[in-house]
Amino acid sequence: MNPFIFPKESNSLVKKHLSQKICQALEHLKTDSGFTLEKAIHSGLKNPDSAIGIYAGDAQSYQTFSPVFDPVILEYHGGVENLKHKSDIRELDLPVLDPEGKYILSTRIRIARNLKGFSFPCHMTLSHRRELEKKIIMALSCLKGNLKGNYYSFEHADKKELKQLETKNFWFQKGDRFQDAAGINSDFPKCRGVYLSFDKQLMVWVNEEDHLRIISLEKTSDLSKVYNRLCQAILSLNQTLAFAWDKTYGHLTSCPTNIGTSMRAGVHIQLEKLEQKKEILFNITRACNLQIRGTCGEKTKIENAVFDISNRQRLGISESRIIQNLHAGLLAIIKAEKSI
Ligand code: DAR
Repeated sequence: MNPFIFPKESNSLVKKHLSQKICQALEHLKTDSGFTLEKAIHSGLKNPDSAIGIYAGDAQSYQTFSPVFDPVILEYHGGVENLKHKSDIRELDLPVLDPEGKYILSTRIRIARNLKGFSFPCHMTLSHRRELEKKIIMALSCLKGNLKGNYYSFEHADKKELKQLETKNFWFQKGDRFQDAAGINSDFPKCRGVYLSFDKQLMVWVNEEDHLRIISLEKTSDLSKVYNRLCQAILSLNQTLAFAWDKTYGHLTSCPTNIGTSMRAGVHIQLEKLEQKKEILFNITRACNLQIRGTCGEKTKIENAVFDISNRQRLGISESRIIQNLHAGLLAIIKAEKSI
């Protein structure tokens, strides 16, 4: 008898791949930090509309519970058998996509990182979070040049300052119900905060869904410039921080959808004509392996014909290849918009 009963209406990948046999093999196992299968799938048990339904509590989760993580990863990321993920973070010099700013409103590239040797956000004590935050703040203080900025602790910063960050969307809210059920929100807002460069084009979220979300953003279509800023930030942080890495799965993250590069690179692009001919847009994004989200991100609607278009593949592809593919795909989309 499977001790974990998923909601009957659930279609999550974890429900699909956690057979009774695998459940019996895994249910009594724990990682060195004490993370269990039950904790890993708690979000999927509680949220029938989970697409994935499982989170990792530490790097070891991906080995200890591999009988369920592996098929979920294989199905979600597709075609990555016999994988050895390779990272390639090097600066690029691509033509500006939309120099007149007729279509692209903004460009945003983020990567996630978790520190080696620490449990992941869904499985951290308050003292672990505090130790981690201190370590990250130290590393952020070493950022130089145009990356220099300030850290704003949600717990201690001036409330007026935090309000300003919120109005300008330079912050993050408490995680959604999926993250809440996983334990990612425990002790919120303690040990959470945002680093913001003085030019407001580099943001680092601390202790959100992962230990770090490093985000480069600007209201232009200069994909190379946004990507190169991110490269500089990652390479600088790499001088002082060691990240959880696996030779097969690359960078390890709380959610298995983000492993590999953990990169989501995208633009907000206004496509008034293609909005009326969505089939054309869908064909291009499918062919270029791009993903369309709503104007305000995951699971939101399209407003004023503004689409959030980003890379689909995160695993089995390098960071630089993602950027080059995105650039080519967006050129094709702008060409199609102009031709209608
Ligand atoms: N909502 C969870 C996770 C989906 C992927 N998105 C992330 N990781 N933000 C689900 O299982 O649907």
